Formats: sequence, C-alpha cells, structure tokens
Amino acid sequence: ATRVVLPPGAAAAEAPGAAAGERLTVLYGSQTGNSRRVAERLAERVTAAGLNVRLLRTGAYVVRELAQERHLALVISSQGDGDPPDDALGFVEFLTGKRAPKLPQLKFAVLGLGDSSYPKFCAVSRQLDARFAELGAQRFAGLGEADVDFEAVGTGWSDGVLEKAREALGTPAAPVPANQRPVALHAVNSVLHGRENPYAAEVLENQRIVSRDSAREVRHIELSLQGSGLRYEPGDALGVWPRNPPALVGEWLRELRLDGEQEVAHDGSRLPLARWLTHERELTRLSRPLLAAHAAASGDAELARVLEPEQREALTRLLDTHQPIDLLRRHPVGWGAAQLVAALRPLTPRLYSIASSPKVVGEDEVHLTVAVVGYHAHGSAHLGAASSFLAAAGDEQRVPVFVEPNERFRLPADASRDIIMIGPGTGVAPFRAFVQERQAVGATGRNWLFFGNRHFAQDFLYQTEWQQALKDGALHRLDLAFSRDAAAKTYVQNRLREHGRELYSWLRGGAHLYVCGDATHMAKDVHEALVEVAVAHGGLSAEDARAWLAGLLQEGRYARDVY
Ligand code: 2AM
Repeated sequence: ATRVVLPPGAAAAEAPGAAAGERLTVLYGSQTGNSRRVAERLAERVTAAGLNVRLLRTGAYVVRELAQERHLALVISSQGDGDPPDDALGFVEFLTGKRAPKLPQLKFAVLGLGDSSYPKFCAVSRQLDARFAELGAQRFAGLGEADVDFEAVGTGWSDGVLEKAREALGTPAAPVPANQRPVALHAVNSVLHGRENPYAAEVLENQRIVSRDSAREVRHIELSLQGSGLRYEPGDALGVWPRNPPALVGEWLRELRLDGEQEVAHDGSRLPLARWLTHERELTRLSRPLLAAHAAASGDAELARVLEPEQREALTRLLDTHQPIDLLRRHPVGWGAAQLVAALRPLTPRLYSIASSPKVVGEDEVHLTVAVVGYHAHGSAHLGAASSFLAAAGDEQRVPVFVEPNERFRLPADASRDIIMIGPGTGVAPFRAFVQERQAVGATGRNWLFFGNRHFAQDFLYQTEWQQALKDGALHRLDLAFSRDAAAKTYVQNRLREHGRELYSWLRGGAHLYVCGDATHMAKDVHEALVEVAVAHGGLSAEDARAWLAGLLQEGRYARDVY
C-alpha cells in the first residue's frame, strides 16, 4: 500500500467525495517528530476514509481561524518539565490568553505525548484540553495521554477520532483508492526509506575526535547514503536504529536462565528471544512504565514506594542512574520469555543532529558527531545502545538509518542575515553543517559560533576545521568556553554575557540565533543569559526581554535543537 505522506505544515489535498466545507484539522506540536508522526498517521487514515483533512504544525496555524474551526484534533508533546515544544509556544499562549475567542462551534480532541518520569507529565496537553472545554468547545474524543511508548495509545486515540470524524463529516460514497490519495513531499525520503524501513548505510569513516586522554569518547562518523534516495538539509537529524550490546543481551539471558533461540510471539511477530532483545526491545533505558511493571511483578515494597507521587526526586534519580538489568538484579523477577518481551518497551531509534552539508560532502554522504555513552555502575559496564553500536560500526556492520527532517532548525532563507550558533559539546554538530552550507552557497551574512567543552587540549571538537574556517572567512567569530581548564567553571553563557553588547547588536540587526545540545540545564541557562543580555544592552525590563525572546522563538529566528 502507498504510504500517504503529508508535508509538515502544508495543507493536505482535499479528498474527493467528502461533503464540501466539512473537514478535520489535525494539528501537531512536535519537538523531535513523535507528535508529527502520530498526527501524520491520523491524517492518512482520515484521508483514506475519504474524508477531508488538513494537517498543520502548530507554528504554521493561523490562530484567528480557531473561531471558525469546527473539528480539530491536536497532538502535542510536552518536554522536560511539562513545557510545550517551541513550535507550539504561540498557539498555547494565544489559546490560554485573554484574546482567545469563545469556541462553541468547535469539536476537539487532544492527545498528549510525554514521559511520566517527569513530574509534570503531559502538563501542556491537560491544560489545553481543559482550556478548550472552558471556551465552550466539546470533546469528540477524550484526552489521550501517551507515556514514552507512543504507538499503542496514539493508535487507540486515533481510532476514536477517526470514528467520530466519520460520524461528523459524513460517510463518502466510496473510499478513495490508494493511488488517488495525496502522496507528497519529502516523498523521496519516505517512500523508499523511512523510519519503518531504514536504509542500511555503509560506514565510510569512524574516528575518535577527542584526544586519547579525554575522559569522554566522541567520534566523527561518516556514512554513505548512496542509492538510498535519502536527502537531507542542514538542521535535519539522522535517525539511527540501534542494536543492543551483545554482552548485555547475554546477561539478560543468563540472569533469567532463558534460551535465546526459543521463539516468542508478540504483537503479531514471532522471533527468537535473542532477536527480540537485540533488535526490538529497549534494554539500556529505564522508564517509569517498566519500573511499574517490575514493581508489580516483584511485589517489592521499596520499588512500589518510589512510584508514589511524593517520591518524584527519588524516581528521577533512580531512572537516571540505572538500566533495566540493575533492577532485575536488585529485585529479581522470574520473567518468562513472553512476559519479558511484553514488559520491555519497544526499541526506538535515536536521533543525531547531522554534522554535514550535502553541498560540501556530497548528497550521498552524511556525517555525525557521536558522544559514546558508557559508565560503570552497580558492578557492571553500562553502555548506550546507539552510541556503542555506532562506535563499533565499521566494514562489517552497516547502520540502519533514516532522515528526520527538522523544519524549525533551518538557516535563514536570506543568506545575507547574520547567524549566531551556540553549541557546547556534541551540540556543535549541526553548526558544522551550517558553516559548510553557508560557505558553499556564498552566504554574505556573518557566522558566530560559541563552543564549549571540558578541556581545550582534549575536547576541542573539529578544532582544525574551525581554524581553517576562520582563515577562509567562513566563520567570523569563535568564542570558546572550556569548563575544566581553570578552577572556576566557564560555560558558553559566560561568553554570551561577556560579549553581550555585540551579541545584542547582531540580534537587533536581524541575526538568527541557534542553540543545540543539552535541554535540561544548558538551554535554560543560555536562555537566562540572553534575557540578561537584552536587559543590560537593550535597556529592556526582564519581562520585556522575555517577551522579546519568546517572539523570536515564535517567529523561528531563535531556534533550539535540544534533547
Ligand atoms: P562540565 O561538564 O565541566 O560541567 C559540554 O558537555 C560542555 O558543557 C562541558 O564543558 C560542560 O561542562 C558544559 N556544561 C555543563 N553544564 C552546563 C550548563 N548548565 N550550561 C552550559 N554548559 C554546561
């Protein structure tokens, strides 16, 4: 069957046969693509049922249209502490603000995607669901909340929306044949190879780019996309389907005394247990749902207590410092093979911000900057699934990949605009792509990079390339913050403050601002530093400075790729 792919942010072609004027608007507020995917799938199904649908990202939705909207389905993720994705900030502000219109004409349904290990799980979706009702709109499907494993809840919620859409929008004479449905867009990417059908990429280069004595391993990896049909732009991410470390799979089988060759049927697939554990199940990330399943199966009072609402901090600490195998060892559960496969979450792909421009490295090549996750804890080695898989990838090991577009993290269309890039650690990856691209297209705007890492001598990622770019005039300013070379820590935000006057004048002159890297601490601290810069050099009150930055975020002139 043809997969119908609708462009993010573009209206879908309207299906023939549907009652004129009646349609379902499907909106998504996505940070890493999960909400977008659920929304796309819903839109495909509604289209396939012969009904009118349009699919839009929240940032592209004209909020004034809400007053005329009759059927709306919204899929929105919350990040970290319940915050909306950047793309949804304007929508959320409008809807929750004083200017929101009464919506008695509207039927709506909200689905929230989140992670219940955060205290404000699905906060934004709950808030919007309540707000729609407060404005007089009626729910045509209840609020859905998907925890970590989005597929199951997402599908169930979409079933409900589809059924109601059928009732409300009328049944068309005949369903639209597959070959007449709107197939579009990053069509090349999606039809041949996509998330569910990744391309097995050959490894062209895989080298350590920090010095031997660096405490952390970072690798530069080049992959071939030749013949894949995959296309990317600077700002996009590469999705990598990892494979769990073979030693870890072995430990699970040994701990549970299970035979890896025995076949296990689950969700319509029948595979040997070792294959389930290697390719299909999450073994390196502990989640709240798994912890809950484990607590129930072990009957362990200590574990059950950590799940209580008052124990949030203990829960977060436990999830951050343990892998599922630690739980199994400390609180043994005699999982049978089928129970185990059912209890563990499905493995999900990891997204890496692409570190190359196709205009420079060629369309058939893509580069990544990968920090290898590895630490010793609770008596054994703990590895990250994707980074250890990538670190070991070479001639014999191809890497299953797909392109995850990031429409919000794009160079300015006007190449005469200046850009400011803030990317400590491996957050520098997309800026290597940006600088390459700007040089290739002969951009006349200036490029300013803030980079930080632990030690100058060990962790200065792509040092010689930046120095060359400065010489070539491809990079105009480079400011560095090495945090562990002196007694007092210096971070990129210290440099932002130090150069605040100039930074502010670049921004006033129309510069675009980009932040990539850690979401929990870095991106928040950088944001605070930007507020201070606007206060100090723009003479704004802190409140006005915040509003100004929020405006830049909404118009996409301040974009974040944080995780
Ligand atoms: P640290 O590990 O010495 O604290 C990339 O990881 C760089 O980001 C490192 O130099 C790291 O410093 C630094 N870093 C850690 N926390 C940060 C924060 N809140 N804001 C900015 N940089 C931070």
